[in-house]
Amino acid sequence: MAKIVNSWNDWDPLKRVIVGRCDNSMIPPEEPATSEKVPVDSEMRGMWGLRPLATVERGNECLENLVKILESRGVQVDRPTPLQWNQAIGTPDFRNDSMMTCMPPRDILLTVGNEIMASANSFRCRYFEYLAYWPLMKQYFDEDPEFKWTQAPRPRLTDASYKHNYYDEKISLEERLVRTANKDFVTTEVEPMWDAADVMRMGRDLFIQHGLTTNRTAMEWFQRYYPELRVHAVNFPGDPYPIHIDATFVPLRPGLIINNPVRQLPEEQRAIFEANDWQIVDAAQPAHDEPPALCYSSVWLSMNCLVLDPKTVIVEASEVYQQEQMDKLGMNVIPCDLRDAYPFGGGLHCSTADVYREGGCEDYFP
Ligand code: ABU
Repeated sequence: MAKIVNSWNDWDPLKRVIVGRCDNSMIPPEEPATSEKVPVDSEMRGMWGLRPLATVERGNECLENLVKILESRGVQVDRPTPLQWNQAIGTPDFRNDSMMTCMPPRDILLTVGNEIMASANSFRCRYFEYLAYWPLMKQYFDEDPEFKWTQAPRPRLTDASYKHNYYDEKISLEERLVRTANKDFVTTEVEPMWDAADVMRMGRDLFIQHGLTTNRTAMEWFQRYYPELRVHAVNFPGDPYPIHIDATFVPLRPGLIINNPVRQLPEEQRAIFEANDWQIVDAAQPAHDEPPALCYSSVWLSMNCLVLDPKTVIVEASEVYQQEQMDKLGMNVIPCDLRDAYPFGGGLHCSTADVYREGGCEDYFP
């Protein structure tokens, strides 16, 4: 039997990966966690329902394009099994009028060594999204005797999980930034809640963003679950909507990280990188002033790249400044047309989840 699952970071040579699918995607109804994520002036505010079929088809075309690039580079690609995401869901603790999508996988699946763990998302609409990946998990389980198939503790997501009235139509951008600086987010601390895309894996160290989708209790849970790893909480005060670390702080290879220039890592949190001779470089400006229509994410998906190995990176095709910068940083750049998949949850890193990268658990911060 083969070893199928292994990945300790985002840069070792990639051999097998999951790429999401846009089928049946919904704009979910607002709920305590998501209303905070949809900006007040967004065209998505107050909307919900199935996403238009033409956009779903175009999003899938972009993802197929990514699959072709990966396969041409010798990377094996697995795909999830979408559900009918428009179904209403319920648990003993809450009801929601629909689910969302199986994009992007990076929010749901966290690979640490030979383990893939389904996350504990704070969005009620994402509560059952893991089911789209269960057929793959079963396959890995059958084929790899060392694979650890794990589900993090399921949050209850009762009303006690959220700060009510946290969302306020009148709140200005400046006030949002004050909240970020004060680490005042929509979730409470009654249980661990986290999106896998808030976790940056670097061998023995996990750097986890505390923000709208991941709370402090999750970090405490991670440290107890992985006593052999070191868990670091990180914050990016320049981000008015802090969700997911992968359009903010993105490692390219050992010793080199690009940092979103408007979401700088605070001085005290940079110390561990600087003490270990890591270079933190400001990422290039995005090529676009606005995200595409009906997109939750920011223009900084420009830096949401997929590293294939320490010398090769896939960057979105229209992000010419980011490509130029990667080139100057010594990376071979592969452009990939993916912008029309952004509305389904993110860029190249978001749209994927690691299954197998070569390499082991190194200590980059001894
Ligand atoms: N899923 C990554 C989104 C981050 C951002 O909007 O900047």
